Amino acid sequence: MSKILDKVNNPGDLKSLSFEELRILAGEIRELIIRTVAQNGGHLSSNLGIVEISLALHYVFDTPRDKIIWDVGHQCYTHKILTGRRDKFSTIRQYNGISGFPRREESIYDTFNTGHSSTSISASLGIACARDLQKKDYSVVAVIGDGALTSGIAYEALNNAGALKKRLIIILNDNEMSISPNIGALSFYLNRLRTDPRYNKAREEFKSLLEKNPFLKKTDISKFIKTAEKKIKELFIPGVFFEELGIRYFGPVNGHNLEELIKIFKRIKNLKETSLIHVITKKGKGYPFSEKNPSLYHSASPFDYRTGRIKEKKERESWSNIFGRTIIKLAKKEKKIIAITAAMERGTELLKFKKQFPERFFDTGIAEEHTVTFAAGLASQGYKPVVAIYSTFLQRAYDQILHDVALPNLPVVFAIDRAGIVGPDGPTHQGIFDIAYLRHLPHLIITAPATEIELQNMLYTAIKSNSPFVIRYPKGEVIKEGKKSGKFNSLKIGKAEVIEEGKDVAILALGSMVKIAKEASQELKEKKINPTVVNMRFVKPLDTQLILYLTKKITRIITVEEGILKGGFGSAVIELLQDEGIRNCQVKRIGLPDKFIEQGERERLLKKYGLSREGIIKAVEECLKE
Ligand SMILES: Cc1ncc(C[n+]2csc(CCOP(=O)(O)OP(=O)(O)O)c2C)c(N)n1
Repeated sequence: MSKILDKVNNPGDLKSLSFEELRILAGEIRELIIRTVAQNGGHLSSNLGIVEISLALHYVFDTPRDKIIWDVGHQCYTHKILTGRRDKFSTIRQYNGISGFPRREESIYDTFNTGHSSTSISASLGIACARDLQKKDYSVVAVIGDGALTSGIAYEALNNAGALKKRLIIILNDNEMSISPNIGALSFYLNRLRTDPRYNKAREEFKSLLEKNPFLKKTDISKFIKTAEKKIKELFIPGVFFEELGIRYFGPVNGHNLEELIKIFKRIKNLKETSLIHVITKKGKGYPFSEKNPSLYHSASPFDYRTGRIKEKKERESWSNIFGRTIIKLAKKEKKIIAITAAMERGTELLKFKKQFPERFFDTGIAEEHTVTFAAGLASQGYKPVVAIYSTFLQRAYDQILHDVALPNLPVVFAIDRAGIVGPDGPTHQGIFDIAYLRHLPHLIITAPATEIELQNMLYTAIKSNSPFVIRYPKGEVIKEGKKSGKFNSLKIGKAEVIEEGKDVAILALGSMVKIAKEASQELKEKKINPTVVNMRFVKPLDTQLILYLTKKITRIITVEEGILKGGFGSAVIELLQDEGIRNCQVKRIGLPDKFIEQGERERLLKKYGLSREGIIKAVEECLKE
């Protein structure tokens, strides 16, 4: 039982607590977070690092009147626990449970929905402008990590904020980490601010010197300090980056010292300008395993509380594992291959590539737009960049794919990971839109492998193709089927593979759905229904020849894809039949409906939306009845 936490039902309950009680409360919250994430999985390290900041914010500010906007939102667990969701906390990230991210629909304390990085300053600035237009006077606080600050959007927002000069507070939660150690020039700069004792020492010495002067009044001292502080900063901190943008810089502050945090938050609460407080925290704080390896526990699967051991069965290989291994194999022979990640080296399985080919590996930061154009630049000079990126995050770079890759027809390979249902992270992270947002772009080749071997051959084909090339594969365990020859084989662009031939119905399956289509076919045959089963392999170019041939003998087609139906692969089949004037063929599409898909375990959601053996059988039977 948590003695203090049990009595905290909303942020108002914090106000009467002493510093000592707040410190004990921080420990109780950490314990609850660790035990819950050990059970459900979740963003452990970021949440353990931000307990004191969250407590101090809710202690000083008057939420929900004052607004806190969390960046990415993966660090909102303490916030949720303090804002009336302690009792539901055990359901976090589960089907029908509370979200692992801020959700307006969940609580009035959640000011702005997030999941994708680096939006907090933009959103806060918008909220601050709305407040002023409405002549209200609440505080607006954006909480952004140093990783999130590697994205262009954050700079666009700082640029705008510096000009608008709104009353806005930005808390920079600097733990020197994105998911992995943070990268980029700004992270060097923050490091200098963090570690250069000269600046802080000089400021303190200067202050005490002035205070000792009997001829100066207190107001003169503060005036002096203000001017001198600026001079000292200019002397010791190259660039004075934030201040030059018109944003007042405070810090660095120890992010685990509640007294220090509360003092500074109280001080800046009523400032009439935009201020940034640089807070230093330790990612994974308070749990030895996550302190030692914060990346591993950034987004952790369930683990053993006592030993920290991740419970996921290690022997299961994922699609990402196969991608990571294959690109190394190919890069040994093809020296022009460059691997690129946008701050996801671990998730995309590029850590080994980085070790083996450090000069041919780039982590561009949480900067998907930049990443794609950066790859296009490399491709324009004869390199073969492979951008490994999650489907959901690639959404950001639509224009760069169109304008900088597809239009000039540059050979950038996109290894789109987590394409499909991802599960517990919910609607912000489901990778279900990529087919729909890419299929209409000329020049792109778009594929989805059905097996481990096919993924390897597709990557090989993509590197050789000299075209913009997209390979999409889902989260989770790879499908191991077929005999390994140990050699790479080129796939014929735009050619599907007929797996089974039957006369009653044609099941056109894509990528991860091919396996279940085959399973469904077995069961259908037992019911005396004989399907043709096709591994489509390519969404674009579509194997139009095969589909048109099939329509000559089969009048019912089922398409199956792990993606949104509107504008997806099944839509491409319908467009083809419509364009070719084929009227005697009925098409039934299986895929995701026109809505944002909720959180829940991947298998459960796939089943719910009919992306399963049973789903296909049901669709076939319905189709044959009609
Ligand atoms: C657009 C986008 N790209 C990638 C991610 C994946 N991602 C989630 S958190 C994170 C790192 C965030 O680092 P930071 O902002 O420093 O927060 P911390 O977890 O260290 O507290 C990344 C890359 C994302 N959420 N959004």
